[in-house]
Amino acid sequence: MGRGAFIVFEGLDRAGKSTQVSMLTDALRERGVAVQKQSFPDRSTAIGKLIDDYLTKKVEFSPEAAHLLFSANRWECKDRLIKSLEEGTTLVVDRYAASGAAYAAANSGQTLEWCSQPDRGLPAPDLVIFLRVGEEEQQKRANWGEERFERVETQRKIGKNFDRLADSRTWFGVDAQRDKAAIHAEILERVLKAIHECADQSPLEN
Ligand code: DGP
Ligand code: NA
Ligand code: NA
Repeated sequence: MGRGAFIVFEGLDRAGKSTQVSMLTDALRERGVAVQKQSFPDRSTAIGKLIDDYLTKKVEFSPEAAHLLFSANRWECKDRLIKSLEEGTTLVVDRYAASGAAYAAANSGQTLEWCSQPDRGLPAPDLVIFLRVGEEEQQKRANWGEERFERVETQRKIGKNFDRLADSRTWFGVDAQRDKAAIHAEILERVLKAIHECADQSPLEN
């Protein structure tokens, strides 16, 4: 049996990732694909609770310390993610290591290279779906500006970092300012192709 595909959604805040993650997961399930949804940060774990307090500004950490917590939150899920993929389950993940590097570099002033280091050794995504949304559209969306990184200047820096991280082999950019159904249709087509390719592959490459 082949392995599942590791699909990651990335983008700035309010790009519509969680909506598209849910639409994709439902559509795959309807097609009989074994699929699991995962969101990072995973705020339900002990480390995730600290991250939630940090994002909602209840506690302060130095940028580097915060970065290592976000990375630890991915590391604590590593074995479970790998097990699912090896069992043939496709993972649809809302943010992953690229968010880690892009946000931490904007927040700390450390280089992208430095910020990428803590996540090295985690399983690599097969496909990164990058949702593009403009500044104006982003700010119009619900609850904008409440959490720690939701400021225009910060988002601009993060956007530039994502552009530098984009890897043409695995990244698929999507215009996320169209209607939800059109965005979903484009993503679904690309993801079905990735699932098909991964079904012929085993085991996981790092
Ligand atoms: P989300 O729940 O996906 O909207 O993420 C919450 C916020 O945390 C969002 O502003 C993006 C940011 N974030 C996600 N992952 C990381 C990370 O690994 N490092 C840092 N510094 N920020 C992150
Ligand atoms: Na957010
Ligand atoms: Na997330």
